[in-house]
Amino acid sequence: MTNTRHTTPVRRWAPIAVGVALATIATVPAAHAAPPPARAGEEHCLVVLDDSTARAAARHCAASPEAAEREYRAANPGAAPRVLLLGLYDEPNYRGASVMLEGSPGLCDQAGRGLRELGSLNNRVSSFRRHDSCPKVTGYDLPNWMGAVYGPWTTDMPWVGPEADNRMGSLQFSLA
Ligand SMILES: [Ca+2]
Repeated sequence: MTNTRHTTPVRRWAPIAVGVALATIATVPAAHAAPPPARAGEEHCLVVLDDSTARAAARHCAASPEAAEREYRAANPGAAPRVLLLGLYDEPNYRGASVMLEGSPGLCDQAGRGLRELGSLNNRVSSFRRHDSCPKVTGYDLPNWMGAVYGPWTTDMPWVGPEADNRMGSLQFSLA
């Protein structure tokens, strides 16, 4: 029967396939692991973007991202749906003080969206993660998208590199 001819090779190769699968899984958590617990003294801010002004419509800072989220919800019951746009971090590898930038769903196009001022992480961003549908991120040395341009980047950046590190003052993000 043809079934016999098919099952034999599958059995022979199954251990190798499992080995490859395990090796693949082992490399994934570095990129998708849960964020490390907040450390004492770190400030974690939730910033909700106002697309019409490219400024923070709301900013809540607390000792952890979860506490900042709770503060926002308490202050804005029934607020419009939000999506996470960018996670910005003071230290490499998505650590340290953070800004979770959120905004209304959609609205990403070639012109993109932006944040005129980085607030608590002005001149401090060392790593970032992208979320939602604006995959291309461009950094600027000064607020209001002025000065030297960094990037654009089209992947998450565990370190933004020596030129952009601790330099960025504003950001744009758009379709690639
Ligand atoms: Ca930094």
